[in-house]
Amino acid sequence: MTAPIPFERPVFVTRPVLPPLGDYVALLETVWQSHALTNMGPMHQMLERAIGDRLGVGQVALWNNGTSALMGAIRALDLRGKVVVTPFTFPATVHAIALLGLEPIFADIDEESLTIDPAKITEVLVDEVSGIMGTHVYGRLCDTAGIFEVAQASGLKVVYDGAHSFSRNPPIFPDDPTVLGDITTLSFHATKLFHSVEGGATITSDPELDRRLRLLRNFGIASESDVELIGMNGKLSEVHAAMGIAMLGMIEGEIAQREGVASAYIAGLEGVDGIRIVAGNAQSMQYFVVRVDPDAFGSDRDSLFDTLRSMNVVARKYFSPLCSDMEPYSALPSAQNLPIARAVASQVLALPFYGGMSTDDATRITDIVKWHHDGNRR
Ligand code: T4K
Repeated sequence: MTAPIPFERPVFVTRPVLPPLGDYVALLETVWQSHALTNMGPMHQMLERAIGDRLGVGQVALWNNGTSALMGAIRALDLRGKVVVTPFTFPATVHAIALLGLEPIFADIDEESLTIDPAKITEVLVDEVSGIMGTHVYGRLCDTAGIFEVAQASGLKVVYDGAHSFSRNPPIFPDDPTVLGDITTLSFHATKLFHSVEGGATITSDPELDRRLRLLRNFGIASESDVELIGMNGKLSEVHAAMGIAMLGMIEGEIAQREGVASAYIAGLEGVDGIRIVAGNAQSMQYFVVRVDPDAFGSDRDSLFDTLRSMNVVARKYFSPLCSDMEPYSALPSAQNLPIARAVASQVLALPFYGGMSTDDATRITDIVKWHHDGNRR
């Protein structure tokens, strides 16, 4: 195989989708006329309703990012002591627990789903545990039925970090606590298929929890004369909500484009020993992730990563290092024995994946993977 030509400019793991500027400016004109800039104004209300309609659930509350939504969820449920969490996630999931003064306890993940394993949760349970937090990694759903069973048996609350999950088509969240947990959170960060530049949401099927979440995102203020609980500023501004509204019309087109890019990747990677596609081919169009089996592939993920970088392909190791190996958590007893998560984190690689990429770009990237596989190292 002849040596591939490096890309002229870096191809990043993602590139934010943008609506036509005119559409956004038209929405901003309404904001300028009303002088309503934040505090759950008309844009915020419109976006909240639209997202609820798309998800088919009634109780969606918008937040200013996915991390504050996670913290709001933990406070709304009044979690205390310790929370069992996956180590294979973005740091925000675990930081949300620790920032609120609770202790994370890591439980290993399932080899196939790459999400927290209900059987492993049971193994690490101690008296002080009040909740479970799983992440729908890359949009792949946790074993929600298994986790529901563990939670019911032990009287625990469940929060799902669904930061990657809004990009599913069709969306997956019925008004059902066995699927939603007590609360599911979403992120609408710029790097997500659907975004509001920064933004997030909570979803719950429990009206009282929804009420508490709304109080928590606005300083606990129930009325001018009544602050009901200790809350924070988790509000999404009108300027951000307007971006979300403009972006709503972009979702289907972006998904269709990504499906084309995914097909080119799948075709190009077919038959390459040791490469398994773990995201981008089914449950979510958020990331396209491969798993590199070093024995079958002939080299490890890091070596492939370096070759891709040398060709200007900026793939990312989502999620490596494991949260349990990060400085604030690495000394915890539960951080020591997570063999499946450790193996998975050393093998996953998120390839560039966004609608603005051409299918030719995807094919060129698979050619680099094959060239590397054939013994050509950086
Ligand atoms: N839970 C999970 C499971 C999450 O994945 C996340 C966030 C959260 C919770 C927290 O939600 P938020 O509080 O963020 O709403 C990015 C995102 O910043 C982060 O939101 C996301 N997950 C994570 C998976 O990815 P980085 O550090 O990898 O981002 P960065 O700046 O390296 O961006 C990646 C690439 O995207 C860049 O190489 C270029 C491109 N890019 C990025 C931005 C921000 C652009 O082209 N334009 C841009 O504006 O974390």
